[in-house]
Amino acid sequence: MSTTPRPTGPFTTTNSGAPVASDNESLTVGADGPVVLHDHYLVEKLAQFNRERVPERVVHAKGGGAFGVLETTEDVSQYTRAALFQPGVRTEMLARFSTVAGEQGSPDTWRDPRGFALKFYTTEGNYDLVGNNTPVFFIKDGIKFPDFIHSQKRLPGSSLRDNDMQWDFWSLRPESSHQVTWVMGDRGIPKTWRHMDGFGSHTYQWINAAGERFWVKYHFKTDQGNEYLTGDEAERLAGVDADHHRRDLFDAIEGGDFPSWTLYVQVMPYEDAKTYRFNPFDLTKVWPHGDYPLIKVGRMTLNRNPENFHAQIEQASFEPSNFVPGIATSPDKMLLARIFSYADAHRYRIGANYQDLPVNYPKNAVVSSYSKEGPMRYTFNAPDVPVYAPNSFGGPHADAGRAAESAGWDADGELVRAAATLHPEDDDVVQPRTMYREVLDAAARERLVGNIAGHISGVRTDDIRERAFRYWDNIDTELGSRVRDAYARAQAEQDQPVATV
Ligand code: HDE
Repeated sequence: MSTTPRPTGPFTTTNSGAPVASDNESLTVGADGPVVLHDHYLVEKLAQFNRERVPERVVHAKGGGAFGVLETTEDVSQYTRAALFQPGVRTEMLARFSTVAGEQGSPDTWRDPRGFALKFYTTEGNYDLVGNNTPVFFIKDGIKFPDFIHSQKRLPGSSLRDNDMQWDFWSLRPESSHQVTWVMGDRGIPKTWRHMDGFGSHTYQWINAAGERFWVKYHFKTDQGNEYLTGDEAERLAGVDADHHRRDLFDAIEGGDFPSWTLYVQVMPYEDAKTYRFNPFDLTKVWPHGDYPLIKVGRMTLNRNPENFHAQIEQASFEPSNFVPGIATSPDKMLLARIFSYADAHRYRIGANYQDLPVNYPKNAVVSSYSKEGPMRYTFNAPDVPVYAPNSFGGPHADAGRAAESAGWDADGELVRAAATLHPEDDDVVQPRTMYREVLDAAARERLVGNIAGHISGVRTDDIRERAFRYWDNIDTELGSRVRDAYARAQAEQDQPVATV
């Protein structure tokens, strides 16, 4: 331990802490002479600058987030033994909100689902719930995800976004109908991240202390009220301030206006899944609240901004594989594919030891893992802890009763590649049809029609456009004909000769 007092005062140093001679001049032979190679501070600054970026997220690249707390205010212990969901427990957390298809720097106000990623630093390890602001998704099998995202992003030749690709994919995969109806509606452009709901979207499993299993769906209802932007408002904001949502959240928290969401779950008894009228593990479906009502759990409040966006938000790693005891996965094919993909993305994007970063470290739990070494390793076991199991030196040993994966479900049958079985009332359009006819009010239906027609106006290819119209006919014939009429009116207005003065 050094005994000399550390010099204080804000003087510039190298990354190794040594004071530097100048912030402005390179080291040269005479004032006008050549720069010398041993000016390691010049080299360090330029080399560090070249390495400031980590690869952006391949989806959900543009976002923002904040820290906060989840408080479990109700008693749901009959359904789960998870520590964070026991009555009265308060758990530190991190939330990150995002768009899906836009790259870093793209406008926050583009029409898109919004990511609603949550990391809870629980005493039993980090629990991550990585959802969206919609309760469903475009596809039901993870093998389609790269194709789906490719169709939402950029053409291979021009690298331009393309409505033909989007409607070609959607109209060829009608399971997308429910989510596309959500996204073309008001939820497709939330007024701010504070004014949108969040969903776990998938069906998860909760296990109580007696080992009884339940299927659950998470709902985070915004306490700020759901509000949205019209397409015109969003377009204007996209030009005026691409960071509109990021700025809103940061400024609200900075000003002490802490946004909160009330957490509810829907709980389905384990046995119901086999006979329920919809496939309960199909991510394109919701469970009507009349079947399984919302049960209140607690409240999540965001009350602390990141101090450093890159270190705490850009490098934050959310993964659906982070379960804690009392919570487990379900047969949802999409969830099972995501359980591989996210940690893989982090190992690529951030590095093998990404969980050592403070923002990703399970700071309220004790890590007793046999993982070791690798690049940028920051944490390590005490020297007397063995590096292998089993061992006879008191190293950590697995405890199946304590682990999260003590759950499971009954499964049998031949290995096949087949679409999931449909249940009695199950098809791709019954739920978006119900949404259009029974959930949306007249004004919301009007906005939906205008948004769809506006988006289809960007389709160049006639047969894709016709398929897009039929896509809406299938959902609801009245909706389909209103979309055609709105499209025709928009085209007629476009073809009007521009009045010259
Ligand atoms: Fe993602 N998703 N996803 N996704 N996703 C990623 O992980 C993936 C899906 C969601 O703020 C990636 O760290 C697959 C559904 C959010 O950091 C990647 C499939 C839902 C975020 C990935 C899906 C989501 C991501 C990219 C189909 C809502 C941002 C970078 C099986 C329930 C999290 C990364 C954050 C990010 C994979 C579908 C939400 C590539 C394979 C469904 C909120 O790993």
